[in-house]
Amino acid sequence: SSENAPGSDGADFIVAANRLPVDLERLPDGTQRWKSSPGGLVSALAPFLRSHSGAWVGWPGVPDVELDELTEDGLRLHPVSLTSTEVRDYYEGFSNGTLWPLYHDVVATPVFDRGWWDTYVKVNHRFAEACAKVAAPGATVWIQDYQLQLVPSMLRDLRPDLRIGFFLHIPFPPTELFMQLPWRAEIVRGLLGADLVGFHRPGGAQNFLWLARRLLGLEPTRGAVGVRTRPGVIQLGNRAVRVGAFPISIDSAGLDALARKKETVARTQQVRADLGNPKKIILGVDRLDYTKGIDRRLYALHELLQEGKVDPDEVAMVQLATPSRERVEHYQRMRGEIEQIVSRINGEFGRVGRPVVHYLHQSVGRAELAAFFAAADVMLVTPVRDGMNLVCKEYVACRHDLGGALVLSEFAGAAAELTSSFLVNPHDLDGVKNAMLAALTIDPAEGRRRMRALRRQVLTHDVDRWARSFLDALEPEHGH
Ligand code: ADQ
Repeated sequence: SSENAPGSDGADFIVAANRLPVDLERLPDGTQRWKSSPGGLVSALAPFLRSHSGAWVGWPGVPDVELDELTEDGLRLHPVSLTSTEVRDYYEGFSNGTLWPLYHDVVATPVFDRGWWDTYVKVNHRFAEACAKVAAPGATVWIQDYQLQLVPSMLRDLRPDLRIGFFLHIPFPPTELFMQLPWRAEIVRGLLGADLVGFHRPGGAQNFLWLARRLLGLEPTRGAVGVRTRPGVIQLGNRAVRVGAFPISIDSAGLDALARKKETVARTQQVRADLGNPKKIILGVDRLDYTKGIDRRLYALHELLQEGKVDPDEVAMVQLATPSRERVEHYQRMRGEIEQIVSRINGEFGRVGRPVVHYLHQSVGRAELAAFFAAADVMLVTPVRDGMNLVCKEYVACRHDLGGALVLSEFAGAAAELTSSFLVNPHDLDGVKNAMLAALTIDPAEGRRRMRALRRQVLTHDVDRWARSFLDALEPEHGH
């Protein structure tokens, strides 16, 4: 339609994500301002965006505001407006109350609400229309994550000239679990509007290929999907949809450099001193989410203290937890549970001025985070399910000294790459305890050997390589 005809100043490369890379902030006096929320995705894609007259389509994080397009740091931003009801039903509801638990192995029970679904469809349509309006003829549009799974096909209907990629940042679940979703065929059809559908792990791609056969009667290729290579292919008329695995990563070199800075090194020593210079520091860093297994590691620590295997005078644990999805009920309950275990541990094993667990329900800055990583003798990353998990990679990037030991859940996507960590099944509490003890008492030479292997992986596979490998695979010449 003429309404969706691209303007002459259309963008050649567009990223669409639930959130813009900046947040609108409402100040107490009623005025508004933009606050940048620098994430891995923005820094990874910024070079592409700038060199390709790029644009970003997303929600500014505040409901009930109509905003014009703006340019920030040479990046064109196109705000998509959501009403408070839409935030409740599309974002908190269908995205975080249905899809998030369903895709994370139903560790919480997903809610299947028809009204939420209707709003998800409506909001996805609004995103598709925004992309259609912004894109120059033949442009590339890269759609991000589970909130926008219908956008690929909606956008293709509006603008068949576009090159469309989709990447899922969370796990794609086992087919038996995905089949519970009342709108399972709609989601698969939505994703098939893309030219390339990307997952972190080959297993997710494989699950998706199976569903395309089972739910839509299509004939995908049957070969095993590789990492960054050998995508599966689904032929849809004269269009080929590729389905591949592209494990995301971090700005490894940037973080390595930040950890080496004089100020960071000084802050690392200060952190140790603030904690009373314990013999060993244990660290956890997560968004406060029930998938992250924060309770698992606290239960394990509690038992080790009770059994006298960990001495509260020698060990301090820091748990940094970013507030997250605070209006979703399950998150409120989980926060209460975690805070209860923390107080129980401190009540039983702390002394005045010397708690065992230092728990911050706060977000900390990059430099501060790097100092904590550098100070931690043992890093605990114990999700019950995680698409990738960037925290473990960030820890490794901060350990140029080859110190520290990583305890990592088998159920994080990163486990396939970080095989020199102490891999654990977070449901097996004895296994977690044994891994914690092994990491606390590791022979320094063995620790350095492991950390060197981990660093080789993380420093050679950074977020730039992730973005390049996805966008290369999205190029038309790979399509036929
Ligand atoms: P998340 O579930 O948010 O991401 P993760 O990959 O660990 O999980 O990224 C969290 C980010 O937040 C990290 O960069 C971390 O440093 C930062 N962070 C966490 N707690 C913090 C705190 N207290 N202060 C400051 N920063 C903090 C989703 C998927 C993951 C996938 C990513 C990227 O769930 O599996 O790895 O997307 O695809």
